[in-house]
Order: sequence, then C-alpha cells, then structure tokens
Amino acid sequence: MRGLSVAGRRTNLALLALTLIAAVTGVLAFGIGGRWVRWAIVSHGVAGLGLVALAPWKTVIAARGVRRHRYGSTPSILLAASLVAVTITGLGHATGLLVSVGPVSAIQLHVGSAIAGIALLAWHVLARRTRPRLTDLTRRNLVRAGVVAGGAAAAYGSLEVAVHLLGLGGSERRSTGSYERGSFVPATLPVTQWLNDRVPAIDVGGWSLSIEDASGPRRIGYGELDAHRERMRARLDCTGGWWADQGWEGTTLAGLLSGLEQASSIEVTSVTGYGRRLPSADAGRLLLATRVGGAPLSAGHGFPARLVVPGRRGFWWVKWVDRIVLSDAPWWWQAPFPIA
Ligand SMILES: Nc1nc2c(c(=O)[nH]1)N[C@H]1C(S)=C(S)[C@@H](COP(=O)(O)O)O[C@H]1N2
Ligand SMILES: [Mo]
Repeated sequence: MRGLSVAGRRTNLALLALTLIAAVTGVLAFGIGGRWVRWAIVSHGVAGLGLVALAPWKTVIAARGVRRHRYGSTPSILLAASLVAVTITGLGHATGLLVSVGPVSAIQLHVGSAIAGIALLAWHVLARRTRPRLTDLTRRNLVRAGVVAGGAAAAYGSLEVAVHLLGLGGSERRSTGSYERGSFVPATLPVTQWLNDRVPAIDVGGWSLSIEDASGPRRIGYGELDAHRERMRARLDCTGGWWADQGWEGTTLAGLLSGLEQASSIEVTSVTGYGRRLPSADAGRLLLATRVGGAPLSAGHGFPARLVVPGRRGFWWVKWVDRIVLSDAPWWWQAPFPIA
C-alpha cells in the first residue's frame, strides 16, 4: 500500500485479525447449543470491543485516504455505515438497551449488517491490500497485540459489571445471549422462521407422516401420532435472540422408529421443504411433538407435528414435519445452517 505508515499497516492488520475472530466466534455462537456457547459469546464480545477500541486509529487512516480522494470511497462509506450498525446492534443487544427495532430483533440486524459488512470488507481488503509480512512478528508487535487483547477483555468485563450494577436488561441474558420470552405460555411464544419460510395451513385430514428406511415408506396419521403423550420439558433458544421453556408432548424418535433398520442419521423434513439431519444416536432425546402446554400445537408453532431438540438452537426444531428418513449419511452431511 502506497503512503501507509507502519502504524497504519499495523492497525489494519489488527483490525483484520479481530474481524476474523469476531466472524468465526459469531458463527460458532449460532452453531453451538451446549455449554461451550458461553465462550464463543465472550470471545465474540471481546473481539468486538477490540474493534471499537481501534476505531479511532482507523478513522485517522481513513481520513487520510478521503483527503486524497481515492477511488471507491462510496463502498468505503457503506462499509463504515455497516460497521456502525453492527456495533450499535451488538452493544444494544448485549446491554439490553436495544433488543429490537419494530419486528426485527437487534441480533437479526446485527447479523444482517455483519454479512453486508463482510462482503464490503472483502472488496476493501482486495482493493487496498495490506499483506502481512514476517517482519510484523516482532516482539513489540506481539506485546501490542497482547495489550489490545487484554484491554478488550477488561472492557468486556467492565461492561458486564456495569450492565449488572445498573440493572440493565442485558443482565437477564442466558449463556447464548438470548432473552427469555413466553416460557410455559405458548400463546406468547414468538413464532419464528429461519429465513423466509411461511406458516402453512395444514388440514390433518390430508396430512400424514411418512417414515422411510431402506425397505421403503410407511405412513402414520394424525390420530395415531397424537395418541402418544410422552412429556418433555425443553428450552427453545432461537438465534434471533430469545429463549423459552415449554412442556412438550409427543413421541420420541426412538419410539417412533423402533423396529426399523439401524441408520447413521435421521433426516426430518417439513411440509415446506425445510429440514435438518440429526444423529440417530440422539433419537431417544428427540421428541416429535404434537402438543405444547397441554394443547395441540398452533399453526405457527408447527401443527400438526414439530421436532423438539433439547440442547440445539431453534433452527433444528423443524416445524410442520411430514417426512422422516433414515439415512446412511452422517448427520453433519448438510449445510451448517439451513439454506431454505
Ligand atoms: N419448517 C420450518 N421449521 C422451523 C423454522 C422454519 O423456518 N421452517 N424455523 C426454525 C427456527 S429458526 C426456530 S427459532 C423455531 C421457532 O419455533 P416457534 O416459531 O415455534 O417459536 O422453529 C424452527 N423450525
Ligand atoms: Mo430461530
């Protein structure tokens, strides 16, 4: 890069490294359902605050570029705007000061602006390339990186303490960062779709569940399925930023599939085409629910049947299930996040 000082290079590389950490931990925070999610969330917050801390230095570098009227400043401005949006929504969600904007949650805006920002950043990095050099690995630079990391971690800790002392909404977040909504009151449980799936109107007269193994399909009607009343209390935690506990009723996949050939994974698909593949070993813990809170599911929550997947984020809880396929493919043989 022409005309960029050593300090400018250093700042740019640090920003790039922190952005990569923030992106990876952000994806992990969505992918992990178990207790390790806390560490993805903490690292994500620390990386984010590190970026905020370096922003003033970046502003100096950017101002120099703007003064030289460099080509391509419109995408740069869009990039800056998306980063401001990412920061406001991230801090807003974490502190509880901005949890939603109308029907859209701060987390949804955070992810949306982050994806836009990453696309613009890819362009920016290619257009204004700063190549890491071996000479960047001096002891002084490592100390500097340590100071940024330590400072960001201290800032994260202080922010958490402040949120608790001030009693802000953010103190109510669980380990995934989600806020409680409508536990044990299914009527107030948010109805959420992963992307653009629509709530279908299903007439149980025409609906049946197809269960397929290597020897072919077999069908179960609603009456037969709803006769099972195994209970399971489970926590639905949507990546949109909320969670809820409910009492679900139905039948475990282990019960439903008993007597069928052993397989490696179970593919559960919705009337709408949405689906996830789960490990067969989990079948005893997976409930195909027809009821929640003692009443049949509402259309929004998956009537006639939906999957209950304790320990996995909401996008695994397939609604409006009409097909279950036993498969030899490993369960992770799918896109890490639904694409429909
Ligand atoms: N068929 C289908 N099932 C789905 C989704 C979807 O878009 N389509 N969204 C998932 C997501 S992201 C969540 S958080 C839960 C939400 O369940 P609820 O609407 O009953 O609260 O459903 C899951 N099941
Ligand atoms: Mo979700």
